[in-house]
Amino acid sequence: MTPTRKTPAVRLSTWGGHPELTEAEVPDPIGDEVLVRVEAAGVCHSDLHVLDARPGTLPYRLPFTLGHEIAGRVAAIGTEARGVTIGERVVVHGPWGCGQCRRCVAGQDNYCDRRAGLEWSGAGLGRDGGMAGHVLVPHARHLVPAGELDATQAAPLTDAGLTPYHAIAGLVDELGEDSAVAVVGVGGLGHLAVQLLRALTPSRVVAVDTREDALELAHSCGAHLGTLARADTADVLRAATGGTGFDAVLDFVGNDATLALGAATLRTGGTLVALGSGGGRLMIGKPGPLPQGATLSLPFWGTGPELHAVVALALAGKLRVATDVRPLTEAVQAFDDLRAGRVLGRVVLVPS
Ligand code: FEH
Ligand code: ZN
Ligand code: ZN
Repeated sequence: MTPTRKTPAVRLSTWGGHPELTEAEVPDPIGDEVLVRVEAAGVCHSDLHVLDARPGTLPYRLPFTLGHEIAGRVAAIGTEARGVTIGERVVVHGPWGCGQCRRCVAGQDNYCDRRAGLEWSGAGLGRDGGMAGHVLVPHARHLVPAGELDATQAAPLTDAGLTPYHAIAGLVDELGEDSAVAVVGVGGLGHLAVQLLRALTPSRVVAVDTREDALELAHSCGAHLGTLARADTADVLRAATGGTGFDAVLDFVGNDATLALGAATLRTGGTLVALGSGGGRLMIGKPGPLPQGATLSLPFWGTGPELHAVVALALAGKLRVATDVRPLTEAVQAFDDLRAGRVLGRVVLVPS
């Protein structure tokens, strides 16, 4: 009987409770499974939504280990697993679907057709995730080679990079030489959105945030203009587009004010992309706050093939994550800092 190996883990055991730094067993992979030794795990606002969820609002079974933004090395391989080698640097495509539907087979687990019947959304989201020393991945198809990327740079690509990439990929055909895009909220996802827009489109990029340091980060990421969110922001933004409005507004906050700002500054025929889960509401109607011809998009995370593209951009030096690297043992403080707005860029936790 092999002794049970333990790994440090940040786990949620009661709804509305605090995450606990505890230990979990290190499982042995069977069949298609792959065990990854975690080297870095990003901290996301969605983790806060999970921590704050009231009982019955998420289909997840407790307890589970948090962390859906993961990089590490392959540590062990199930007998049926193919395409990975021990010691290989990898990142984890975090949305895990049913694995059988047409979407999952195409690597689009973020849009699994059977999502409603699953008791999880992915790693750290109802299944044990990467805020731990090891994470068990159901299938090698969820692993993307990370090349020589440092794990603290690679982990945030799997969500903070992949989510804006997925949103922008759907817009590139609309964004020509004279286009302008607003990035509202320059946090973990927003600062990478600025870099992705500059790398993938000719657009003029305008950043909006409530913090001066976030606007400085946006500028360092290539934003052409940054403006503080104030009462006159809509006028400032429309003026920044010469009066026509933005071809796209990427709202990484998603509260009432930012959704209204996006609608008010959108060009006719423009796209409002609601990425932030700030609980905001926007009335849709004719007439209504959105301009004629507007498209409203509610993208969720991204696909496996897109994660390959994001890693390739990072390896090509087109993406640089502003990281705040901390030991895994400081996870609870990291959640508190994120909630209090004391984080710039992305907190990345590193197991000892
Ligand atoms: C994960 C789980 C649920 C909602 C949103 C998210 C995002 O962080 C993924 O990009
Ligand atoms: Zn996330
Ligand atoms: Zn599926």
